[in-house]
Amino acid sequence: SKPVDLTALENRLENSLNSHQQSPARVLVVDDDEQLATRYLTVLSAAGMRCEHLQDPTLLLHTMHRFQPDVVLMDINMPSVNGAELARLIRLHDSWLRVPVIYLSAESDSTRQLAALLQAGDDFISKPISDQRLLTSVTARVQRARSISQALSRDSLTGLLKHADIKEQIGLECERALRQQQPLSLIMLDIDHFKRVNDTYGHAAGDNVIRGLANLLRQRLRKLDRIGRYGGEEFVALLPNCAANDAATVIDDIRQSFSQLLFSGPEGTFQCSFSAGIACCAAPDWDATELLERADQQLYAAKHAGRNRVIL
Ligand code: GH3
Ligand code: MG
Ligand code: MG
Ligand code: MG
Repeated sequence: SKPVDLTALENRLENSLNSHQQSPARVLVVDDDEQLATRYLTVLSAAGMRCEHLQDPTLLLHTMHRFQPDVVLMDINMPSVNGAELARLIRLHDSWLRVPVIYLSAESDSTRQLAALLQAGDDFISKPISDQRLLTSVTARVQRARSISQALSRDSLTGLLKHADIKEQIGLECERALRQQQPLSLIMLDIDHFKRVNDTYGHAAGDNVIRGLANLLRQRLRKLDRIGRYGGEEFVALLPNCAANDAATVIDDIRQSFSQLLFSGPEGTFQCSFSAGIACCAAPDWDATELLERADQQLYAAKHAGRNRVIL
């Protein structure tokens, strides 16, 4: 029989991963050499990456903020500025700590190479650099950075997104919803009388309830929905391209299922419920803060109206 073509298999796997789960890698190229930058952009774009060439180094932070690169390719010797200094600037920002910086430089003095690495930056590749080396380095760095980001942004009890990361997602999805003129629903939910659960059945049983609700949300919501543990027993679900009414139907079904789950503690079995508030990013000028505030108000109303209900 024919030997298995592992490379083809791997390529297919990679293609399917790229097309279904991962958005294209975003690469920011900082280099004063126009011709060289164009070459990098051509090679990386051909591999499906999204690239931008920074012409004016004074716009670095602005561009980082707007473009949100997964990786920065940084020249060192540029007429107006030193690339290592720029890399250090990037590192000063918490939100870019995880963004790898790869120096691509003709700098041959190894002392200066090491100094640049010490200052900031994760790798040093000497020019001239082959297309294959460029592509491989960028791909590997982006994948590693994304895996690390994913692992770090997960809450350890539930595996859901942590507070800061779901908040970031809300901001990004809000912008996208407005850009694409599509609805975006945000659900905020909070377990009812949870203090009582802890007091009666113990903290471990309480943890089980939190995990149970997280699993139910994961099972029932769509793959593109984002779910975060917003606080102790408070969750946020973000439903892109979903109108408020549909979000209400979905979460009310989940509410009914949850209220029927039986949990067990040392004192015996017990049931729980949650309350939820929904807001929808429909008006053209809504932002993440307003969406959160509105959902929180509706959640408060649901609590006030007697709990175990969804208010739109
Ligand atoms: P309400 O219906 O008004 O929400 O009442 P509540 O008792 O749920 O009130 P509140 O939301 O203020 O209480 C949250 C409680 O959740 C307080 C805290 O002890 C508990 N909690 C927060 N995080 C955790 C956790 O990770 N595990 C457990 N077991 N309990 C937690
Ligand atoms: Mg240069
Ligand atoms: Mg509560
Ligand atoms: Mg609470």
